[in-house]
Amino acid sequence: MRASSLLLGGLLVAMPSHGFLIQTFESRSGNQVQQTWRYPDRISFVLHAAGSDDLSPAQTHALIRESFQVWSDVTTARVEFVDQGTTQNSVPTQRDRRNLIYFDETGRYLDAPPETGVIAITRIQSHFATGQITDADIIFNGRDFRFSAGLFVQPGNWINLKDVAVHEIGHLLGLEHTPLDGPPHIRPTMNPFNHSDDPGEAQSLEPDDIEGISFLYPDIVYQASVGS
Ligand SMILES: [Ca+2]
Ligand SMILES: [Ca+2]
Ligand SMILES: [Zn+2]
Repeated sequence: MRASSLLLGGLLVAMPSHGFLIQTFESRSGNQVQQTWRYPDRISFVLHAAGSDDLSPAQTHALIRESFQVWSDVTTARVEFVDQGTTQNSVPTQRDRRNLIYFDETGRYLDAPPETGVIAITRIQSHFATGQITDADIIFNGRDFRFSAGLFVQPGNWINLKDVAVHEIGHLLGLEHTPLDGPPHIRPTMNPFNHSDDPGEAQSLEPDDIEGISFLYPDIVYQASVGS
């Protein structure tokens, strides 16, 4: 079943069946190393208590939790998160082994000059030889952007929070931008975020995203049921 659908895809459209890319780096020995979580079924995250100053803390936290769940809902991937609640004092750092979700309203931690268009950054720390991820913080640019819960288009620099959060959590998991493109409603979430799409277009995963995460963290049961 699997082989024939791949073959059909190749014959009919003559393009790769997937476009997803995984995050890699070159180790000191010159090898390409893939960034992954050693225990993808217990990746923890902690929410900065203040949330976004454009939303209530409760609204912010609910949207972030929903965004994590979009990825853990993928049945073919072994990805589960451990919700560590909120923190008042933690700030983004690669050294605390806490995966913090933070809204930077002043630009102090973003390390990006104003108006650069960066909506959010996911900073990943991984072991230099194994690629095993030890810390991943997501920092939203609350200085230059305003985050909303709504699905209606608002003038100015408003961004639907869940659209960006689902994309950034894809980076946190080890996925890079996919080159696969298409109309907004079917474009992979791991395509570079497109500011002009309607709010809500990037909240769901597309086949390429699901294939990517299932490749990185295959679910053993699923693997056994489809063979290889
Ligand atoms: Ca951290
Ligand atoms: Ca803000
Ligand atoms: Zn991105």
